[in-house]
Amino acid sequence: GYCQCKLHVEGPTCSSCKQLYWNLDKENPNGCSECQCHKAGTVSGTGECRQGDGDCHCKSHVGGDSCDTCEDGYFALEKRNYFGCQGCQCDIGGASSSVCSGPSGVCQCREHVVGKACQQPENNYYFPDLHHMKYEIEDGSTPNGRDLRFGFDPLAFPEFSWRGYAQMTSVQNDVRITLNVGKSSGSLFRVILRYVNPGTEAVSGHITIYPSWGKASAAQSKEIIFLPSKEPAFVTVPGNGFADPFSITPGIWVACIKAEGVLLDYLVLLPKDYYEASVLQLPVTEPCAYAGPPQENCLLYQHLPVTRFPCTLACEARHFLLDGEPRPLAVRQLTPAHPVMVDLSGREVELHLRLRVPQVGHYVVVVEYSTKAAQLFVVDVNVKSPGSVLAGQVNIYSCNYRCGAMNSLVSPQRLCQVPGWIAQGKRLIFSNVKGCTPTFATHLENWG
Ligand SMILES: [Ca+2]
Repeated sequence: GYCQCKLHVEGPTCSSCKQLYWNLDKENPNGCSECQCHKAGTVSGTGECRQGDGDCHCKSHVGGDSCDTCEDGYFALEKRNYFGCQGCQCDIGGASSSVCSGPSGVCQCREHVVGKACQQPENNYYFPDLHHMKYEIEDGSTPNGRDLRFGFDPLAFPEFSWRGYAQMTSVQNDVRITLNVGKSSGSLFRVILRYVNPGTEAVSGHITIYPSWGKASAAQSKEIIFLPSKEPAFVTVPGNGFADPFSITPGIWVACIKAEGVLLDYLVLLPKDYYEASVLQLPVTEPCAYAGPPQENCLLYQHLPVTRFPCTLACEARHFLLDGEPRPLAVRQLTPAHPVMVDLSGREVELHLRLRVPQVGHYVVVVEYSTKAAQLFVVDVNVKSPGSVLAGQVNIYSCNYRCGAMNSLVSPQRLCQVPGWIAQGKRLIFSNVKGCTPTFATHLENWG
């Protein structure tokens, strides 16, 4: 005999909740409680939850108990978005965090930075470059306070900065440069020198930095190796990542450079924030698209392979119906990474496919498709066999994402609104397919 299940319960022995319900409880007059999931934020937009604990299945960039909020760094939860939310893409230098807010995703800018993504300086401000703490060597002096001898021949030093370059020779092998160090977030710096070494061998020099008010014991001294270069070149001191950088607090400092046989243009103090800039790592949030403007950095998503499950290719159909009339199938392959798909477009489109069901069981239908349309389409799916029809719907998200491998799914959808037991030899009918391209229907035993 058949058991008489409560309203929200199903199964031959009434032992499980219907889809969209959970928490089977004998005290509950309807048997199970409704899932509390925000449909726009759940996978496939179904609002389905886990039977045991009522947990909602959030889309990848969505969080919250009911999948109703974007994760930090994302904004604009939308039903039509396959990933739920868009990345904020706040400028890593201009924004104070990766978090944005509001319907257009406005980032929180640092002081004197403006723009939605914090990419422009405020009026009367500019973005400093890496060399903004720059000191011209020719403005320095000799140890006894005299002006330096400096050259300004663009043939000897192409594109020198400011007035020229100091000529470090046997009669001028020791220069002093005053470093006026302003307030800075840290006190560790590397020194960069722009130079020309016209000789054929590396030149060894020394740099000593000390505070103008301090004692000689506070001096920090390091070796500089100027490799031969007739073109302007840069040398960083200390050079390798393990040596201690210079420790320099705000105030007036003196840099003393000793070398012979090189031309020196300018000196740069490079803050630690710049050379150890983990902050400068760009957070990549956007999925790779196969259409639209070229992307510098994107995430290449790949779905789990489903080819071990029985599948039916859309191109196995002989024709499709447009406004009830049979039309020949047109097949397309969007990119070499995509499978061959059937191109279905029109207002009222139907595609009939025959499912090869190996055995009676509980199945879900997964559809692979691709569409460039920016809106969400809902496709009716009917699974028919003599005497019964199972009806459901599948959300077709705007999906122009690029996938990595052959056979990987562009965007498979769980079709959990087609519930129940599917017998062998059923037919799957897609109808009302508007402007999208379902490729094949896969029914999966024990899926998810
Ligand atoms: Ca210069």
